[in-house]
Amino acid sequence: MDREHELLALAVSIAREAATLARAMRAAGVDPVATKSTLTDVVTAADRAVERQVREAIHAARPGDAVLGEEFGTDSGAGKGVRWILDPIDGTVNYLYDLPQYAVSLAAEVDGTVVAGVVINAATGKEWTAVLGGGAFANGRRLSGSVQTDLRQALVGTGFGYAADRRLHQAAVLAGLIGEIRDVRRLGAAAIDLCLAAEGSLDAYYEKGLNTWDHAAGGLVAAEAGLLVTGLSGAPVGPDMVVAAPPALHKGLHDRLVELGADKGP
Ligand code: LIP
Repeated sequence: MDREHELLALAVSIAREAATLARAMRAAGVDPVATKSTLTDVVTAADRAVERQVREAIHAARPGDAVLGEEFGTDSGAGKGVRWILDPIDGTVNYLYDLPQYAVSLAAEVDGTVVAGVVINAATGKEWTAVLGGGAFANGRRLSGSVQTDLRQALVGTGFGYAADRRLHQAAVLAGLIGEIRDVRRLGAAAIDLCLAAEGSLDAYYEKGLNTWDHAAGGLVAAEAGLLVTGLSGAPVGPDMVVAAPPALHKGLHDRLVELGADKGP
C-alpha cells in the first residue's frame, strides 16, 4: 500500500471512532461550553472531546506527526513531514440544534500538500474519502461531480460567517447571484457541502471565511471528483474564498463572484 493510502486508512479508522463519540455525546445532550469569535460562534464539550481523542490516536499511531485542529490549534509534534488537519465537528451549530448535518473532517498534508482526506457525517455515517491522484469516493462509490453546464440551472451551496457584518456582505453577494442560478442551499457544514458538490448533490459551492480545517479534506474530495477548487482571481483556496465547481460551471460562477466582490468586505 502506498503512503497516501496508508495515511487514508489511518484517517478513516480514527475519524470513524471520532464520529461514534460525537454521535454518543449528541444523544446524551449538548450544551455550548464557550463562545469564540462572536456570541454565536459556539464550542461544545463534544468539539473538544472529539479533538482530544483524535489527537491522542494520531500521536499513538504516528508520534512524529503534527496536528492542526480547530479547538486546540497546532501542536508541532516532531514536525517531520506529515501534518494532520482536523475539524472535530464541522457544523457545530447544526450539532447544537441536532440537525443531522455535521461532520468529522480529517486530512493528511505532506510538505504543504493535502494527500489524503476523509469526511464523515457523524449523524448519518456517510463517508467521503479521497487520495491525491487516486480519485474520490462516497461510501466506496467513485465520484465525478455534477454534469450541469448551465449556471442558470445550478443548485449552489454557500454559507455565512459568525460576524453580523460578514453575513450582511455575504447576503448582498447572494442577492446579486440568486436570480441567476436555480436556487441556493445553506446546509451549515462546509466539509459536507464540498463533498455534496463532489457527488453532484450540489452543482457548485462557494463560501468566504473558511478556515483550513473546514475545507482541507472536503476540498481534496471535490478536486479528486474533477471539480475546480479555487479562490478568486488566481488566488488559492483560503479565508477570502473557496469556490468548488465542475469546469463547465466554474468560470461563470467565479466571474460573477468577482463582479459581486464576494472575496472583499468584512
Ligand atoms: C462552519 C462551516 C460553515 C460556515 C459556518 C462555520 P464550524 O464551521 O462549516 O460552512 O458557514 O459559519 O464556519 O464553525 O461549524 O466548524
